[in-house]
Amino acid sequence: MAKTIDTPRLETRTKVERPPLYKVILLNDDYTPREFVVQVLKAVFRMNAEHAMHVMMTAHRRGACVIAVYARDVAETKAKEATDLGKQGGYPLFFTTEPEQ
Ligand code: TYC
Repeated sequence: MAKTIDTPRLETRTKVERPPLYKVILLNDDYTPREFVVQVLKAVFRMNAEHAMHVMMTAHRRGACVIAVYARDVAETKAKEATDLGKQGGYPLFFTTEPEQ
């Protein structure tokens, strides 16, 4: 019988960690027109008119509404972009982020 030499094998397990997700939250205010909020949600968060209206009305009634979750840099960039659009329009529209859980 032919001699076989066993090669020791090292098992390598790569740990794949998912990046923590961040919520983007829309805050209500008394000044930004509803239609303007809807336009910003459609432009920045790619929502259709119906979804944008629903999210806007939820923030309007409850004070805030979670819009979506993204990796941290995406969430922060989108929140800033949307807040800046409000600022450019002269409105106090505000989007913030917080870690999920
Ligand atoms: N409350 C505003 C108004 O009555 C509309 C609005 C809704 C503003 C949601 C911000 O996140 C918001 N004109």
